[in-house]
Formats: sequence, C-alpha cells, structure tokens
Amino acid sequence: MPVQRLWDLEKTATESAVLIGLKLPRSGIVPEESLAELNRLTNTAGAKVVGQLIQQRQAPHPATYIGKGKVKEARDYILRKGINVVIVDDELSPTQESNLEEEFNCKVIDRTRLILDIFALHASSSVGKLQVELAQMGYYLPRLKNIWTEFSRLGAGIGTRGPGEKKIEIDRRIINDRISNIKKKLKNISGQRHNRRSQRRKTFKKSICMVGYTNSGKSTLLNLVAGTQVEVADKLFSTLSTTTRNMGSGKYSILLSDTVGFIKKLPHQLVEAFMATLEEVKEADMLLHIIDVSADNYRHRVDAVNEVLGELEVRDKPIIKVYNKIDKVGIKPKNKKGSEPAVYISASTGEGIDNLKKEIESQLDKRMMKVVVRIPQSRQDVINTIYKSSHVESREYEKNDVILTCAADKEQFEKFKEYIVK
Ligand SMILES: Nc1nc2c(ncn2[C@@H]2O[C@H](COP(=O)(O)OP(=O)(O)OP(=O)(O)O)[C@@H](O)[C@H]2O)c(=O)[nH]1
Ligand SMILES: [Mg+2]
Repeated sequence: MPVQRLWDLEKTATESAVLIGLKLPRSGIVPEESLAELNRLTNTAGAKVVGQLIQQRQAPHPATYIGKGKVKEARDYILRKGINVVIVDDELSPTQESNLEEEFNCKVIDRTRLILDIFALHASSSVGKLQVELAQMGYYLPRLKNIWTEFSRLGAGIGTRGPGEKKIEIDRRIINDRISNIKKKLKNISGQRHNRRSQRRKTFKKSICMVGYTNSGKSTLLNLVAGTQVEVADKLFSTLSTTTRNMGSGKYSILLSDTVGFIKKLPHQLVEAFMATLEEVKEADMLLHIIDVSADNYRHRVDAVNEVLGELEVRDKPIIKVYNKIDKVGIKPKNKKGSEPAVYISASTGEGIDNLKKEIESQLDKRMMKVVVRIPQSRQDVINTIYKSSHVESREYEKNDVILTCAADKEQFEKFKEYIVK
C-alpha cells in the first residue's frame, strides 16, 4: 500500500500554484535559483506553477513569513489568477501557515511538506515507506491543529472551527505511539543491515557509497558499472532506498551503493528518518560524490551536499568527486589530483568510466599495505581467512609452511597478525 500523501496528487494535478520566497542577507541562498528548484519540485508533485513572488527582508516575518504589504499583493494576485495553492520556499511555523491560509483563503504548503509529499509519492520499498511515514509524523505533530482545521474546511457542513483540545491530545498520543512503533521497526532493520555489513567487512570486499544532489546521475552510474536496472528519471528524488551491487574492478572486489539524493534546505525530519539508509554512508570505505556539472549552480549544490556529509561526520573518509554529464556541456574526460581527487565522466555515454575505475583503484591502493605471512600448512582455517580478507600476490612452500605475500588494510591484518614475518 502506498504511503498516504500529505497533499493529494489527483487534486494538485489540476491545481495552479504560486511560489513565494525570501531574499535574506547572508543566507548564501540565491532566491531565483531556489525558486527554480521549488518549481521543479512542484512539477514533480504534480501541480503547475503560474507565478512567483520574492521579497527582500532582514528576516522572515514571525506571523506571516512575508511582510504585510506583500501579503496584500499576493492576495490580489491569487484572486486575479485563480490560484488554489501557495507554495512557500521555507519551512513555516504552524502559526505562519494558518495565518497565511486565512489571508489567502487557499491551501498553503511549505517546502518541507512539498518534499515529504514527493517522498511519499516515490517510496516503494517497505523500509522507504516506514522512513517516509516517520518523517511525516514528525512534521504532523506540531501542526495537528492546522491539519484538523484544513480537514474541517474541506469537509462539507463541518464548519471551519478547529477540533477541541481533547481530540488533538488523543491524536497526539496516537501519533507518538506510531512514531515509537516505526522507530522500533527501523532499528531492527538497521541492526540486520549492520550485521550484514560486518559480515562483508570480514571479507576483502570494499564498500563504496555514491552520494550527491538529487538528479545528479547516481542511479545511472550504478546501472552502468554494476549492470543494475535501478529506475532513472529526470525528476527529483527518484531513488529513496539503497541498492548495493558488485562492481567488477581489477584486483578489488567492490560493493557499490546508490543512496537517497540530497537537496538544499533538506528537511531535518527526513535526515532523521533516513539515518538508517545513511548509515551505509557512515560505514563505507570510500565515497563517490556525484556532481551534475551541467547544472548552472553546481558549486552551490556541492556545498549543500558537503554540509550534509559534515552532519553525518564522514568528511574525513576518502572521497572522489565525480563530475558527471560532461556530454551535456562538451567537456572532455579528465582527472584531477589533490586531497579530493576529481574525475570527469558521462554516466550516459560511458566516457571517462575507465578513468574513474583507475582512480578508485589507486585510492584504495594508497590505503593498502603489503606483508609476508608464514603459516603452518595444518592451519588451513587461517590460510582461508587470509585468502578471503586480503589480496594474495604470491604463494610459496617451505618445509611444512605456506608463505604468502599479500596486501590488505590494517583492519584486516589484525585477524592474522601473529603470522606476519615481514
Ligand atoms: N546527458 C546526460 N544525462 C544524464 C547523465 N547521467 C544521468 N543523466 C540523466 O539525469 C537524470 C537523473 O539521473 P538519475 O540517475 O536518476 O539521478 P540520481 O542521482 O539517481 O537522482 P535521484 O535518485 O533523484 O537522487 C536522468 O534523466 C538521467 O538520464 C549523463 O552523464 N549525461
Ligand atoms: Mg537515483
């Protein structure tokens, strides 16, 4: 069963929307860019954007987000154009939301609700659905009164008064129960995933996670190098659940994972709900940061992704920047060295993919050490462990011992350090 949406697609498909944003000092957000993105989000959710308003302010108005004058201007515009939904480019407080709905006499949706709605639309796996529901519940909780008022307004003959405090209190309890229930389920799943990852870590397999802004081409790259059939689409947030596949590459056996895309002003409810998915990122041996080099504002997007990586405390992991979609802008495949090496590719045409594989190998090589081990032939169990957890380069026999030259990282050597002779 699909997750219930906070905003009904059937209705929105025929709805026309107006977007409202603020230009704030020192926010680092370019409002025109941000609204262009909000426009794409609105289209992904199924509504049509008719116009937009931007107001320059020192800070959002505490009661109405935009100032009094702008509210009046917007109300006239809404009436004139027959707008039935207003979409605001930030998260509104419950008070701001209900005040604006009153002023405009139409539905007001904030950026968080819009993004949650798209997640609800795209969630297909059972874990994805739970994560989205958890994020929705976190959003609902402080807004119960507004939501009831909205229902009452829509329902025939119920009137426009909100529900009594008692009703809200009961709902709050039900939602809190549901939240702890979902959290328990997700914790279980996360435990199972953790076990699977620890199992993997006992082998020589390296896990690499792709991270990046939504629509940057992560799934396209996974499909190309691992032969998967993950859905690829020119829309925001197509992928919500992690897919992990073997990626054939020279001497390393690599597991490559695709993850949920990031966006500027990513709702905090989603970061929390998707923590289980993002743990994959936390435990990876290396990250590939996929960047859509054809987007005008790709540098701002890189900053937004780095911010989330900072929150996940993974910025010290080895990371390769992968500039994708070079075919769209006519750049030739190339590599750049540095603390964060960069590779330019096209996941659509396959240009630069060999360079990327080489760079991954060379980065992994840097973290490997070579040792010689001497093991009695009777200890077949130890020999097996070494074969599983390292790359054996040569094998010799001396009396009753086997001598292996092998390469592995420090963590793997721990398992057989007593046999190391050189
Ligand atoms: N021209 C061109 N288009 C690409 C390339 N890589 C991906 N695309 C297109 O970009 C769009 C997004 O690609 P996806 O692979 O779905 O992007 P994603 O990063 O997985 O996106 P989310 O799952 O939404 O986070 C699709 O329409 C792809 O066909 C490329 O190298 N060149
Ligand atoms: Mg994807």
